[in-house]
Amino acid sequence: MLNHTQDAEDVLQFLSQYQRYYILSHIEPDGDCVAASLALASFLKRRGKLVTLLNEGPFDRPEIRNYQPHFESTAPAATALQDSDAAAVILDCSDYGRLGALSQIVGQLPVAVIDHHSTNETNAACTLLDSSAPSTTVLIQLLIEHSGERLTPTEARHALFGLCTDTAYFRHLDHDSGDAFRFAARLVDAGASPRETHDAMFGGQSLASRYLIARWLERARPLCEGRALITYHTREDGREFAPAEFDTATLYQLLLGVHGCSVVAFVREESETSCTGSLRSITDLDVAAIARMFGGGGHKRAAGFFIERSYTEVYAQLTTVIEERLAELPPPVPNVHPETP
Ligand SMILES: [Mn+2]
Repeated sequence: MLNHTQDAEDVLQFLSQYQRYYILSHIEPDGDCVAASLALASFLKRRGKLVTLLNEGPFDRPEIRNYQPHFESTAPAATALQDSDAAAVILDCSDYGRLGALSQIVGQLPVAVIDHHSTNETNAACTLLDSSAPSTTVLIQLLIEHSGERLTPTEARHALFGLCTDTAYFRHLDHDSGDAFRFAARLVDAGASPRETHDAMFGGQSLASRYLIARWLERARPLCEGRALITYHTREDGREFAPAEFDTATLYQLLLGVHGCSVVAFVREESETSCTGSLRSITDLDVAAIARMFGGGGHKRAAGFFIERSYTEVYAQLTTVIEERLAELPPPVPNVHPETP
C-alpha cells in the first residue's frame, strides 16, 4: 500500500470541518462498502458529528441483508442541503454513476472520496485513494489510526468484515499482501474475531440452498478434458427449491477447486426465451471477451451477460466457444502448489 500521511491529514481535516456528513456508497452494495460506511459513521459520531448513511441498495447479498435498516435509500431534499453545515463522503465507488440517484448530492455539497478502485472523478475537495489497498475498510482503519485514536471493538468488527468480504476471506490475496494481514492483526487486537467474521460471511444459509448447489454440481459437465466445467439452472429448479438463496459464489469455489479446472460457466434460465450466463476463470482465458460475444462484459476473471435466447441454445454455444478458446491456450499448469525441492 501507498504512504498516505498527507491525504489522511487532509481527509481528517475535512471530517472535522462540518457538522453533518452524508456517507454514500455504490449501488448493489457489498460487505466492504456497507462495513466502511458503518465504521466511518461510528468514528464521526464519537467526534460529535451528525451522520446519515445513504445507499440505494438493493441489499440482496445474504451477508449484508441485516444492515439495510442503517441506510436511507433516497437523498434528502435539496432545500435540506442548502445552508446546512454538511458535506458528503463517498466510499468504495470509482464512478459517481454507481451511486444511482443519490449522485445528485455530489453537486450540492463538498465531497471527500475514500476508495480502493482506480477513481477518475476529480471534483472532490480531498481524497484518500489507493488501488493497492485490499478494501475500503482498510483505508477507514488507516484514517482512524492516523487520527491517533483506537478503533472501538464495533469499528474493528466492521473493518475486518469489509476486508474479508473484499478478499473472499483472504483467498484473493497473493504474495504482496503482508500489509493486509498487519491491518487485520490490529483489528483482531482491537476486538474483531476471524471466527465470527467467517460465520457472518458464510453461515446462516438455508438447507434448500445447499440442495440447490447439489443440483448444479450434479450437472457439471467437463469441457476440454476437465479444464472447464459448465452447469445450469432452470426455472423449474427455482420453483422446486424456493425460496433458497442463490449462492453461486460457493458453486464457483467448489468447481474451481476441482483438479485441473480453471474455468467455470453457469447458465441460468430466466424465461422461455432468455437467460443469463456467468463465467469465472483462474487462468489466462479472458472470460470478459467471451461474455462480450453474448452481449455482456466484465473482468478478465469474472464476467457475465443477459441474452434473449433460450438457455439450452446458449449452453450449447457457450460450450463450443469455451472449448475453442481453451484449445488455443498452452497446456495448463497444474492447479496445485509446486513441490518445493
Ligand atoms: Mn471494496
